[in-house]
Amino acid sequence: MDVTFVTSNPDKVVEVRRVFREYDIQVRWSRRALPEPQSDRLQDVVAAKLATAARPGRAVVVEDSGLFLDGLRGFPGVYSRYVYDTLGLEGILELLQGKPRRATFRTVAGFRRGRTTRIAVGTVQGTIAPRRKGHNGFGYDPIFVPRGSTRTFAEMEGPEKDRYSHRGRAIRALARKIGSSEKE
Ligand code: ITT
Repeated sequence: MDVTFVTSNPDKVVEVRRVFREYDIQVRWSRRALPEPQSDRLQDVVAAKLATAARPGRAVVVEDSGLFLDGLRGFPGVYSRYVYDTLGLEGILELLQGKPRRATFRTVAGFRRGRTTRIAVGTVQGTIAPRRKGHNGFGYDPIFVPRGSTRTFAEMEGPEKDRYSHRGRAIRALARKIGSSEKE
């Protein structure tokens, strides 16, 4: 099966392609920043992205991800992109000084083909490292240490990140849901 993944982020494409491949789902990339509504829920953002991305006769996939920091009462969450672009990793590390370092990464992934819609969520808990470490991955990877590891995502090879990650979990769950919708 072929799906079109609509995202502006090439690093997401690498990860989503790698995970879907295990389910024999091939990914075409449509490079586009979809408009995002003002909402504090990733689910709402994904519903809006799906509505814009939908094309007759085509299977489309979108996703939205966010980092939720316990020490900042869930911030930046849906604003993760804006905060990364403005404060950057050093700004986040500064804000967290003296605060609890627990964090959750969450991805909501959506699929639509015709009238069939499937949504899947993936989360990973972890902590924010005292300083950036590693050069792989993208975004917040150098400061996020998933529970069960002592290394940041940026210190892992891609497939290892996929095993733990919010996106790996969401895309595997979505692939299973797409598979079961095929049989309907
Ligand atoms: P879209 O076009 O798909 O929306 P985006 O990069 O704007 O691409 P998000 O809003 O989902 O995507 O991402 C929010 C921020 O979180 C952004 O700064 C990403 O770099 C970062 N991010 C998302 N997934 C990540 C991951 O797996 N590891 C590290 N940072 C991640």
